[in-house]
Amino acid sequence: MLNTITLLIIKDSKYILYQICKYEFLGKIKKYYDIGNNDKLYVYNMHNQENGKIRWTKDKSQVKLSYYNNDKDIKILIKMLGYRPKDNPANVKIYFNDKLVDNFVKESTELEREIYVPKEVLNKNMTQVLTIKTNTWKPSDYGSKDSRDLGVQLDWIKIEEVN
Ligand SMILES: [Ca+2]
Repeated sequence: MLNTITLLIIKDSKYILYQICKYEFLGKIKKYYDIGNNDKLYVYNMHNQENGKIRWTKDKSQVKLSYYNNDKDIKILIKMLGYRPKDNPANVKIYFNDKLVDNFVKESTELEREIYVPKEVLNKNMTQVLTIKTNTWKPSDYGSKDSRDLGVQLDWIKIEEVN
């Protein structure tokens, strides 16, 4: 198996790096979305990619997930980063297909959030829409030249099936 993977890396590095991710650390994970890296097909209304790694959200940003399995509830795992001023933490609301599924406060620390989504909330076509809403902050209000309205940074999203 390892030989096969190594061979394919020479042919097409991006595709095979993804395959290795699936084999080595995903376990029950059914889908992995790397935000900030070749993500244009599924992110909507976010700031530009940074360092091939993350994107800042806006006040309302979306990720379209290609997934449908009728039988099982799912967990959405989201890795978030990004500075927030002490006087303006992010009040984050997460919607799955327009249904509110999580609501929390994010400060400057990294956060890995696990969100339970019952199967009744899943769309019957292949597209599921994850919406992230938050209050934003402007670095230019704190001495920077950056006048963007920033929410939270997204690094990746995973879908895991629940038995
Ligand atoms: Ca990423």
